[in-house]
Amino acid sequence: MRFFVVKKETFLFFLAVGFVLVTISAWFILKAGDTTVFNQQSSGKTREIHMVAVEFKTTMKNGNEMEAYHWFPDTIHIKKDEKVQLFIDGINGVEHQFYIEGTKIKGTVKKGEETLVSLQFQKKGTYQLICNSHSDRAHNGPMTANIVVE
Ligand SMILES: [Cu+2]
Repeated sequence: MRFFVVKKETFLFFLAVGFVLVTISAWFILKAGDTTVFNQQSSGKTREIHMVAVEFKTTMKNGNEMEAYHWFPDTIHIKKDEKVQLFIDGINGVEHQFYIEGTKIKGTVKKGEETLVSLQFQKKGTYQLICNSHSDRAHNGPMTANIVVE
């Protein structure tokens, strides 16, 4: 009798494990489906990408402050000829005067404001989004992001 009870528990255990495996598989299958749909949508239409200008700050043991400005995310991937609207929110820092290397695009991201940059690259390559206000370590930079055109 005791042996039977253990066997039943074992069966229930494998049933539970099986259920968990099926659930995980289903989740991965659905997730993969989402990615495919997203890729299909991005061709033809204008895609929105959101970026923020942020600051990392700390007070060191001697009381001095250390700060560094960054674009986040610091790398974006777009396709050749793809139309992209890049929205940049100014979270930290009064202003960030920027330009995109190899293009005529330039502008300013101001604290509390959203800057819209329209992008469409005809040539593959990596283009740097460079902030002139925070150009090097002495100016709490370098504040650069990579726009990778594939
Ligand atoms: Cu900056």
